Amino acid sequence: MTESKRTNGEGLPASSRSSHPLRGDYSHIRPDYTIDQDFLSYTDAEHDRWRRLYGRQIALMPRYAAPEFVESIMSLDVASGIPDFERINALLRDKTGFQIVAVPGLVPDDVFFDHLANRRFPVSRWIREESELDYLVEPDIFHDFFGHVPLLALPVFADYMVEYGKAGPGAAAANAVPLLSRLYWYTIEFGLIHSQGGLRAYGAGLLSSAGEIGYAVDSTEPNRIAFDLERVLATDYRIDDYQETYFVIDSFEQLFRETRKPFAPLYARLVGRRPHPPSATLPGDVVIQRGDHDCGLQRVGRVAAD
Ligand code: HBI
Ligand code: FE
Repeated sequence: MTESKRTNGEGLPASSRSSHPLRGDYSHIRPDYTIDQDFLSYTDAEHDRWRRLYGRQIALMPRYAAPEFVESIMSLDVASGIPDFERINALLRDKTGFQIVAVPGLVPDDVFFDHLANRRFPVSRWIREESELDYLVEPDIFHDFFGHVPLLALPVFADYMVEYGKAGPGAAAANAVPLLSRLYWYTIEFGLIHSQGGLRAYGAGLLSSAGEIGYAVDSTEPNRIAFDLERVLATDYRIDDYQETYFVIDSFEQLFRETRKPFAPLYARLVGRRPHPPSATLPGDVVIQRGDHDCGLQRVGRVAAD
């Protein structure tokens, strides 16, 4: 463990952190919260920071990332500096029709859903500071691009993102946005998949994190449970530490299929009920690995004292 604290910093949704002001510049946003990427205004120091972040992370990918991700990130050719969204959009257009749009940072839930439903993924324009290489409280371009964009080139995953966005208004009408956000969290941000070579990460919060990706795939501490839609919608998540539970899919096709079911009956059952704690394993679970629960405050305390 190289980090002094194992704070989770990757890809936290707006709904979970209203307590601090957003750092992006929202003064020039369009009505859909997009801005120009203004590619030419990135500094050499910022491109250099991207290269170092990229180099550290790409070295972990063959061991820990889903092979579909590895293949796609290589084809995007983004090792040498911050990517130009125009060039990337030309590549994505041919593969899945997805487009990326620059935003100052987190956008409101309804705006976010609308972008996804229309095959657009919002990518934060700014890159983290030198002092934040290991820990971030809001998604920056490294998390948003490195973590999220490669799988947008995979048709079944792109379709899943669109369906997720389309589910937004229904969730809002049912007061169930927090439940739908759990699905995003446990799949798009922190999902694991059974691949040819074993368990692999496909969630962006893992793919862009130097510390959590190995923990999620290899550690005996967290629970790993077979993906179940209702179980995920009913389960709280942690935003301040590595996850205590990861949900594992067998394939992206399974994920897509399982989330095509109507959500309204699930919302009707779950809204207003107390969620399962992030550390729980439950009677109906298909447990792939029961964590030894050596995590949380106790562990952080021990690391800090090391
Ligand atoms: N905005 N830019 C950005 N990126 C996100 O991942 C994001 C967001 N707004 C809301 C949000 N995520 C989540 O609350 C979604 O689950 C709705
Ligand atoms: Fe994210």
